[in-house]
Amino acid sequence: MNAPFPSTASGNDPRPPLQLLIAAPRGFCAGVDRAIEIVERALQKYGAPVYVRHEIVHNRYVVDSLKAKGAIFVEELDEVPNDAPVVFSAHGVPKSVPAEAERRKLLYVDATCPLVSKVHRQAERQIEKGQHILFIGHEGHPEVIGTMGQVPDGQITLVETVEDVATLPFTQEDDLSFLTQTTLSVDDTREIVEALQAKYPQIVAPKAEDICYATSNRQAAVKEIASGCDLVLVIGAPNSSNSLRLVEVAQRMGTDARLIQRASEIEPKWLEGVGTLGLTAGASAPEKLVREVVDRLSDWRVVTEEVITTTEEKMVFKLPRQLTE
Ligand code: 0CH
Ligand code: SF4
Repeated sequence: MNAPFPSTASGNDPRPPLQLLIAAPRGFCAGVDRAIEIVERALQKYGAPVYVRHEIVHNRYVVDSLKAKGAIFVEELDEVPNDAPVVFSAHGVPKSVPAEAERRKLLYVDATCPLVSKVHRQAERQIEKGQHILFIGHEGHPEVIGTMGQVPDGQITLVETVEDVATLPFTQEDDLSFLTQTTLSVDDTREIVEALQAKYPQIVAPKAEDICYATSNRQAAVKEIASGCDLVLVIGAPNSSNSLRLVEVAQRMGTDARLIQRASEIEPKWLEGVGTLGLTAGASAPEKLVREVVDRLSDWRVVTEEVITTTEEKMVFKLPRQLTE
């Protein structure tokens, strides 16, 4: 419940001041915008229910909003009836998933981010060239399952850490290349790539960085504000890789940082001794949740907001033709 105080500082206002540094860019990226629009357009075009395989993006608010419009979220295709349309999430799927959808003659729309699809195509090309792929990513993440599932078993090996590099069984005579998940820590990945290149000088790098523009821009933005803050709050889900990386980036700057899904999770005691608070949001977190946090903070403090912009983003991805025709 909102405290009965005016929203601006006044002589009688008992709330202490809080300087709020809001990182930009933050929140939705072009791939998330596109994925959510795909579900909304599929609902308009085909009517409810539209099935979605896996959370379209890793955010409960987004998922619940789409559920309210008639989307049904499932983890596997065998939960989708034969006569219903199904959307694949932004994180991408192994080749076996569209293959199964085609076998069952399901109507499917692929909301895989084009930047994830680009990594999928690179994986195919590297295999065609006879290279074994070392894939840098986090085990069990849907994007990792999707990308590793682009190539035959045994031709791609997951590398999670610098320590993993030491245990790889390959030699300097092997044809090797590497690729990465799109939402990794820029700094950690650099260290892993350096370890790979030191052990395997012949290893072929991807043509362009696989970590996407949105991931690196959000990390650079939180880095810019973190050192000047007493606490950083990152809005995102615990299963959101890119959001978790933002917390780590802030912590590595020596600043206390916490992941929150909603404003209601903020405990007043977190703000004790905090004069400057940093705020950002993962690529799957709506701006509405940022405003909700600002409102919540204003219950306890007289908040002065400052947006710190490190770069402007203009990326927009086209929708699949089946939804625009
Ligand atoms: O960061 P991850 O990949 O866990 O996913 P998200 O939180 O749903 O953000 C959108 C990225 C989707 C694919 O790159
Ligand atoms: Fe695409 Fe990057 Fe957004 Fe993932 S985080 S959906 S790869 S733009």
